[in-house]
Amino acid sequence: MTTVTLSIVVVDENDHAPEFPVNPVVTSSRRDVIRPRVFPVVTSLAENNPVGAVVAVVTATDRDRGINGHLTYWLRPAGVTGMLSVDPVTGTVSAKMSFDREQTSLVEFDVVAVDGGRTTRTATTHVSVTITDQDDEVLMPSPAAVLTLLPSLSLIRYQMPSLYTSNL
Ligand SMILES: [Ca+2]
Ligand SMILES: [Ca+2]
Ligand SMILES: [Ca+2]
Repeated sequence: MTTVTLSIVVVDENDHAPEFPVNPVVTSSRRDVIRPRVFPVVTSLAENNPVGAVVAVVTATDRDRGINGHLTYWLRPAGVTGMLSVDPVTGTVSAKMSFDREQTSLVEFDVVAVDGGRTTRTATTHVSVTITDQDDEVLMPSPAAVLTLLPSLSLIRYQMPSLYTSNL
């Protein structure tokens, strides 16, 4: 009788996509369609922030082991990377500039998580950052206030010569 020993190596396939936290309360206009929705990340940042200020930490999970579950993060669209950056390992989104709410009041973008599988799988979540106001503007009179001031200003100017004349 011959004994054959077989070694079976179970190779982990990249069969799971990364997952961002999903909304447990499913909202759908059609009752029969029940699909979990990825939570949009809603956050805020006060204007005049220091460069490097942390805006959000956005992380996903992946049920695969090893490289198949190893996630890397990036931002989309590419245009947003002029304003913000994401740490590819931790998912920490930080500001690359000091925001001015009078110029930019809302920044919206996606964070994409991609795993390290040979055929990569991805997940996306939406982030919206409201830039909140600080009292950093010089007080200017409103156009209406300037209009009401004008008559009195011209009155002073035209009264001046007559004052001088009467003193002569
Ligand atoms: Ca995976
Ligand atoms: Ca400002
Ligand atoms: Ca302001």
